[in-house]
Amino acid sequence: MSDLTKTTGYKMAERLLTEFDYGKVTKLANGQILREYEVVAIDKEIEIAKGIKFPGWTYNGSIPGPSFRCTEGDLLRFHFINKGSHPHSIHFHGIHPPEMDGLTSIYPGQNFTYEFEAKPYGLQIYHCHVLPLARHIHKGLYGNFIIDPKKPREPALELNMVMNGFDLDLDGENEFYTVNGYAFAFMNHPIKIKKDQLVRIYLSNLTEFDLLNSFHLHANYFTYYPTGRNDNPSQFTDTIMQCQGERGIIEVRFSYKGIYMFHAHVSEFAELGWMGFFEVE
Ligand SMILES: [Cu+2]
Repeated sequence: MSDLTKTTGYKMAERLLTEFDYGKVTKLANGQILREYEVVAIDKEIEIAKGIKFPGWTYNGSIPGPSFRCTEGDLLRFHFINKGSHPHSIHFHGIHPPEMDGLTSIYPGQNFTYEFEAKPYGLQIYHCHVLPLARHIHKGLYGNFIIDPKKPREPALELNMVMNGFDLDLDGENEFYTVNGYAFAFMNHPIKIKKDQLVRIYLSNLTEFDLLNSFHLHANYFTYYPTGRNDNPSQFTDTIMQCQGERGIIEVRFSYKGIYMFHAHVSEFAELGWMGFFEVE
C-alpha cells in the first residue's frame, strides 16, 4: 500500500485537490462578470490505483472533472462539446431556468452552451444526467461547482475533495473508493498544512452504488457547513456523512504539529482506498 512514486493517477488527484477553473473572465456592458468555460466530454482511461486503469467517461480528461468556480451573480456560459462515444449532458445543481438543467442528451459530435446566472452561493455539484444515470455518473462525469458568496470567505488553504468509487467488474459494487480519483493518494503523500492555518475543504459525495459516504478526521474537530451555506445550521464534529449528491464545506485549524489521519468512517471504503493524512508543520 505504501508507495512514494508519483504516478499519473496520483498527480491527477493532487492537481484536482487545489486547482479551480475560474473560466475565461470578461465584463459585460452592464458591469456583470461573464465567465466562459470549455467542457469536453471525452472517453479516457484513468489510473485509479497504482497500475489499475478504469475506462472512464470524463469532463476535460479527469475524474472528477474540473472544479468550476465563480461568484454569486456572475453570468456563466459552459460551452459543452461531446467528443465521447455516448450521449451526455451537464446537469448543474443550483437555481437556473429548467432548459439549462441538462436533461437533454447531447450526442457525440454535438455541442451545447449552458447559460445561467450563478446562484445561490454555496457548494454545488454537476454531473451528467443521461440514462442509465448511475452508469453515466459512475463512469466519471461529475465534479464540484463552487459559487462564492459576494462577500469573500476568509482566506484559507482551500482543498477540493470529491468522494467517489470505481466498479471495475461492472457488478454494481465498487472495488475502489477514493477522494479525487486515486486510491490512498494522500496516505502515501500527506497534504501539508501549517499549524493554526485555516483549512477549507469543499467536500462532495459522488459515490454510486452505496447510499452514503463519510468523512472522519482524527485528533481534531471541524465546523461543517451543509451545502456550503453559512446560514444553514452548522455542526462542530469530527465525522459527517453525505448521501449521494450531498456536499458541504469543512473548516478546520490544527493546533498541534504532526500527522492526522482522515478517512471514510465506513471501514470498508477506507480499506479500499479512501484514507489519507494531513501533515501539520
Ligand atoms: Cu453521460
